[in-house]
Amino acid sequence: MASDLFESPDYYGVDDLLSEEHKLVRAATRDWVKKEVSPIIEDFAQKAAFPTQLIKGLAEIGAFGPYIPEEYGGAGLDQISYGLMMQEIERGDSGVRSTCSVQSSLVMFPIYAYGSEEQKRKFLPKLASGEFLGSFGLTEPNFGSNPSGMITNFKDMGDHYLLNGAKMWISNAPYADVAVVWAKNEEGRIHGLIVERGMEGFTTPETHNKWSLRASATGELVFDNVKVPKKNILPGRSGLGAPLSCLDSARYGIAWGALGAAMDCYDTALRYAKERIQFDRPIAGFQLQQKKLAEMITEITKAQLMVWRLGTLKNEGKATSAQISMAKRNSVEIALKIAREARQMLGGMGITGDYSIMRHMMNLESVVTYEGTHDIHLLITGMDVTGISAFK
Ligand code: TGC
Ligand code: FAD
Repeated sequence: MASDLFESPDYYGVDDLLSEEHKLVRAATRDWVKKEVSPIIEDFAQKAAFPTQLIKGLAEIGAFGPYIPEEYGGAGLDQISYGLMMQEIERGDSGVRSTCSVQSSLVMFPIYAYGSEEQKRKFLPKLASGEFLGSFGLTEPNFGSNPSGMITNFKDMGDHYLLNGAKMWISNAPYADVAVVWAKNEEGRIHGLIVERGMEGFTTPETHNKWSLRASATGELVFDNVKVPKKNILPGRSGLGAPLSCLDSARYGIAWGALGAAMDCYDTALRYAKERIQFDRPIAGFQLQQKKLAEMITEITKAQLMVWRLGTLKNEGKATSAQISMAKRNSVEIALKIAREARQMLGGMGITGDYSIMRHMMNLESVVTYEGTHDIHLLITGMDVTGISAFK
């Protein structure tokens, strides 16, 4: 891939809304991404390989549990810093951001929010340092958008729980040391269990042949009479609201992250259009190309303001799930559109790995599907404004 010349767009001076700490966090993450991710990521994506060497560095920059308190190994930052980190990391690659989202919001968050003190002390510092990699098992082969129907279940055997079932499409699964798994008890109530690598009957086969998120490892979590110690159940919350609250945190990070991918596509297309000469002039001088660029920067600017406002609401504990859904859906939608337009602006070069655009475009096809599909988020907004659920 060509060297990483990324400069972030800021058409409305959104930087003025950020604190010095926010800017420092963003600069440090951006520098790290330019040094560690950009030079290798295309190769790993082409090979469909998981860049395990990034895990230590991600931990060092605080990308595992940015908002988890320092006493548990987290970085103790606010929600805008968390968002900016996800923006910068996804600017590099959605798959790398995926690893961070899962580790931070889908594994560390439920242990922090719903775990016992013993669970927090045992798992959080190791997850924050990257010694442990985690995964989150909600989706099943027959229950994706509708996780309440899950059939993975556990029985109380007196001194332990017996877990059976299978989860599908699980990020980090093949490399995971621990998995936060959502399963039903004998009464049909959903609980979170911490399943550890090495427990008998627990396997994590890898999912191959993906054209998207190729630098992220995806797999299954299979439970065949797995004996889970009773101390591994999350005691603080049960019911579908427990995993969905974790999704709120991850979806919030994705709202910022997808914007990072959009910025990278825009920045690449703008630079290319100014340099590429056709008909004796830079293609940036043609009205049709200017229309594309003008629409891209307009959408990026709107989304920047939206995620910043969402971050301030989240810092105040006021962001609603429906507000988060709207931002996740919007950022991914604009990022996908921008990636597709930007790819066209690069002509033939746009389909090569010399530029990041096609990789972003393919990655975003997963991002638009996971953590709630584009249409599911639309229906969440519809439910919020009408008070009527389209799901039931
Ligand atoms: P519904 O009856 O609406 O709700 C059940 C209970 O949950 C509560 N609730 C929430 N709580 C917290 N946060 C949210 N976002 C919540 N949404 C709902 C709700 O109040 C209720 O509580 P209670 O106390 O009354 O029981 O549930 P439903 O079955 O009708 O489903 C609603 C629906 C469709 C919106 C929900 O199921 C949904 O969001 N589906 C999408 C599934 C999804 O997003 N899966 C993601 C899997 S993980 C993943 O993709 C990781 S990719 C990570 C990466 O690599 O980056
Ligand atoms: P389905 O639910 O079968 O949906 C198929 C289509 O039907 C979609 O377009 C959907 O919008 C539409 N649809 C469904 N219901 C309705 C409705 N009521 N009204 C209108 N349209 C509807 N899951 C995890 O638990 N952990 C992970 O770490 C994880 N990582 C993932 C990584 C990748 C790369 C991918 C692709 C997925 C991952 N997922 C993970 C799963 C992801 O969350 C699901 O794919 C997603 O929730 C959609 O479920 P599904 O694929 O079963 O699609």
